[in-house]
Amino acid sequence: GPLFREMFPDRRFVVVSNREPYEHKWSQEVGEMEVRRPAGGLTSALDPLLQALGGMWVAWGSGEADAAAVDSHHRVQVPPENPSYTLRRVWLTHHDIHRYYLGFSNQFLWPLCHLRPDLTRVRSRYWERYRRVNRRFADAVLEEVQGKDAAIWFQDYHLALAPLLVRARRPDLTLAHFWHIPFPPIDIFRLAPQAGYLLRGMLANDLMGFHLPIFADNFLRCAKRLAGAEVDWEARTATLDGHTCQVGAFPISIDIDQFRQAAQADGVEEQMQRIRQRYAPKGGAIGIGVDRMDYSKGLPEKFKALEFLWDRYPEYRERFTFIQVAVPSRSDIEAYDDLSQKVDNQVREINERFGTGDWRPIHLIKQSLPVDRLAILYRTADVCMISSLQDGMNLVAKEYVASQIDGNGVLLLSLFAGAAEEMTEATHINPYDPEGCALRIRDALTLPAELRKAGMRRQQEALTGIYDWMDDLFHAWGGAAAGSAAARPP
Ligand code: ADQ
Repeated sequence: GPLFREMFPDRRFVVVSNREPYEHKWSQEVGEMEVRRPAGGLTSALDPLLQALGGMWVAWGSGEADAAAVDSHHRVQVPPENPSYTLRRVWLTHHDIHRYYLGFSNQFLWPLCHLRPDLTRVRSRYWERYRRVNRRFADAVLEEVQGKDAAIWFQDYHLALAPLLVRARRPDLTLAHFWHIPFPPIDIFRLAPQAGYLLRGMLANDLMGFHLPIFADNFLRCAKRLAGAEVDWEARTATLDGHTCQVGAFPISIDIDQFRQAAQADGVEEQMQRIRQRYAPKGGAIGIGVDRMDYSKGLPEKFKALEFLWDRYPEYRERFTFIQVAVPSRSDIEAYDDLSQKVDNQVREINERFGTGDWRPIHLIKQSLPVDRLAILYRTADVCMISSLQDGMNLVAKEYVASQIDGNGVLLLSLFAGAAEEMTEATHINPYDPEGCALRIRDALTLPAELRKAGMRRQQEALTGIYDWMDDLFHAWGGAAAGSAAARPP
């Protein structure tokens, strides 16, 4: 189990993220607060940890409780049925959401880190608000840890500046940060007008974690060249203004048991049969894709590959059906809206071209599905296709492997998803090469059952879970914190 307590026996545990694990919404009809759990891999993975350790989670209160209720829900004990830790909200205004979240975070840092500088929008009001909101998160943290020892764990690219703002006032706290998306090469990161500020914010942590060594390398090179930090390549540390930040790679994973259990719950076999009847009425194989509707996921590239498959190998018409679950995401941003329309058109054209009276080649499900539905789809699918053009890790790859109870499936995994680094037994694909991808799909569909089973078995054995990820990270954090404490003048 997570060894946080072993590393930090006396420190209060504080997680800071943009997204909150519980949303309180005032229900007009019922006349009381309703509590929802927003879907999301990370919030559902960290929640059990907080429940076990106690402590606090600081996050944006996205539930928009009404004015009277807001105050009383500034700080709530969660989960409602078994209160075990405190959720502290940072309330964001319409402008905050627009400029800090949709603006600087998702129209600047996200495209930059996914190697799409062409999609960035540089606006001074975005940056100004990003700073202000990071300050509000830092202030909330500082208020909560007054007079206490604490270990603060920041999540993701929304909060690059908060660590320095906390460190400046409380050098005695230990801070770690996990960056869930790629960290780009210096040639890209230096396009950020505020590169130096962002890096200094991140370097204030004792530990800065990324999914892959290459992202950590990119960060260290940027820290040296753009922020003037002194880098020790052997120890993988960056030192600035007397403070040393340990940098490491911690490939994230999923709660394996959650998917395994959901994929073999009572009644799953019947549901699998219904899925086959509904989507593949002519029989044959089923492919699955599960992504947020995001340009980094390579959906148009995936559909192009499928088009080549049905064009070049007509024997797969009516014999291979693809289900793509694509949950709408950040749809207030133009690039996302454009993508969504492009995908709709592409799917319509493919379905018109190859579809027959009672068979549709691609089923596009633009919805968020609960974990147990996803697990059943994963178990049913003979092939899972991930075509990311850039992806920090990609949890779907791991969810598919965990849910493959019968072990018949083949994972086609983009070379450009972080997961490909660890999942060496998966079939790697290059989404920029649609004809090559079509061939790999055909290979997967013709692979003898014994080979498919043996391959999937090896992938399942190699899969590590989310708690191993936390252990590795806490272990490194404990070491980094001890180092910083020793270096600090008394
Ligand atoms: P994401 O870009 O969101 O995460 P990913 O890792 O694939 O990408 O995680 C998506 C999660 O959302 C999965 O758990 C998936 O099951 C779920 N999901 C997707 N579509 C869904 C739908 N229609 N209904 C329900 N659930 C759906 C970011 C980085 C990744 C990194 C993670 C974790 O971009 O590279 O792996 O953080 O660090």
